[in-house]
Amino acid sequence: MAVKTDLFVSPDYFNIDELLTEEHLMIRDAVREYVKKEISPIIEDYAQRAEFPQQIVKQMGDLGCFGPTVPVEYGGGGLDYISYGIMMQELERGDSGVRSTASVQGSLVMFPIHAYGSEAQRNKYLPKLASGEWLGCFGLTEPDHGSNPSGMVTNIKDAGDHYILNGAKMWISNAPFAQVAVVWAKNEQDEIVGMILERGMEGFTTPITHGKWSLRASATGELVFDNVKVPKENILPNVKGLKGPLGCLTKARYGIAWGALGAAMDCYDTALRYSKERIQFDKPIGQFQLQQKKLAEMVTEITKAQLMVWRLGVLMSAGKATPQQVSMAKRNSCEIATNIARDARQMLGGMGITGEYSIMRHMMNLESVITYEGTHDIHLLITGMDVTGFNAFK
Ligand code: TGC
Ligand code: FAD
Repeated sequence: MAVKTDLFVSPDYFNIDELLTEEHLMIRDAVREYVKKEISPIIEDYAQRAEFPQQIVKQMGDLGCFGPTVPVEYGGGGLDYISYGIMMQELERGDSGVRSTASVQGSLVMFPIHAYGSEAQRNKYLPKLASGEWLGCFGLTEPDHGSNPSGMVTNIKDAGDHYILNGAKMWISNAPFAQVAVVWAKNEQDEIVGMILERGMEGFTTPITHGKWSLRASATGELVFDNVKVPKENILPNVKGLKGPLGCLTKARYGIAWGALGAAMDCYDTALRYSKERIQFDKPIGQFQLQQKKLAEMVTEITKAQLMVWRLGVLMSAGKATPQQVSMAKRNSCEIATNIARDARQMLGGMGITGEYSIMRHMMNLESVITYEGTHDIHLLITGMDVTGFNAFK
């Protein structure tokens, strides 16, 4: 397949750039440039082959995309949440799988080690994860416990100077290539605890998941624990209970709220350009009202979502955002992006189903994005519970 030229121009219908600082704009431009140069030319081929482009791990580490809000002393960026969000937007504008790799590394692996880990754990793992020397993964979901992680059966038993870990996790992003895994399991008191596993521990394997039609350029796998000896110093000492992993999910869901918007922007921008170039009935298809309706609705939804994630970023940086607000933004961005991808694909007619354009890949990727980190319906129920006070989960 020919090397792609990335012509992306971001929509900014309400001058939202004026809400961003010079630093935010610099970060955005740097990540956008990276995506144009290193991701767009290759990602379709990797997705078609269902292969993970391993080189992006070091590249994103060098660019500062891993753990941007983690303090500088541990190798992070020490940046605010808008900076983090805008990085995720730009990465997912390229491909949801690329953003996934960064979300998992930063929010699901570095965040818990920083927030819940010991000083020794922070010093050992964070700099190598930040630089991309090591790749991490996060194991919460199990074969029989997806939306209800509190029912997990993976468990540890005290064996003196170490624990013995048994069980399995599935659908784990980065698993087949990760050196480090943050894993959640129940102890003998039935409490959920977190721990850090390293590749090579006896009894710990990471079989790859084949046959995905979505996130094909991201590696997904299982984590299988067969009497794995986990040294006691590998337990995350500063958290117990489901709030540990859910706290990580709040950070990652925040990144997805920005990220899915990036995919939506790319679909809109591609469809807009196509509508000016494609001639049918002697006119550019953009002259037809039905096509204009699609584009007008896309840019309206993108603008509303841009304002929502920007405001959420301000609240996150001030430490004032609630997990429920994050759920609303994750759900909204995924919904609008999924709808925009579908409409944009139709606007490209037959060309829309090919790898010549990014839209079909985004559309398929977004089916995972709207499912992982809490499904669309789970986030709706979180909002429903927040506004009514009634729990409709159980
Ligand atoms: P519930 O009783 O509501 O809560 C248990 C404790 O957790 C606290 N909590 C939160 N804390 C921080 N952030 C959040 N978002 C929180 N939500 C709840 C809560 O206050 C409570 O604390 P405490 O002190 O009282 O113990 O728990 P529940 O068992 O009723 O479950 C609630 C539910 C369904 C909302 C939750 O379990 C859920 O969100 N389910 C969805 C599961 C999910 O999102 N899994 C994601 C797996 S990781 C993943 O998909 C990575 S993809 C990465 C990629 O490739 O980008
Ligand atoms: P289920 O929980 O079985 O849900 C099935 C359906 O039932 C859904 O529509 C759901 O909304 C609905 N449902 C469930 N409960 C209720 C209820 N109470 N009320 C109404 N409807 C309900 N997990 C990790 O731990 N780490 C990862 O890195 C990771 N990466 C992933 C990568 C990919 C590509 C995918 C697809 C998933 C990944 N996941 C990961 C797992 C992901 O978080 C789960 O798939 C997700 O949480 C849903 O769980 P489930 O698939 O078991 O669906």
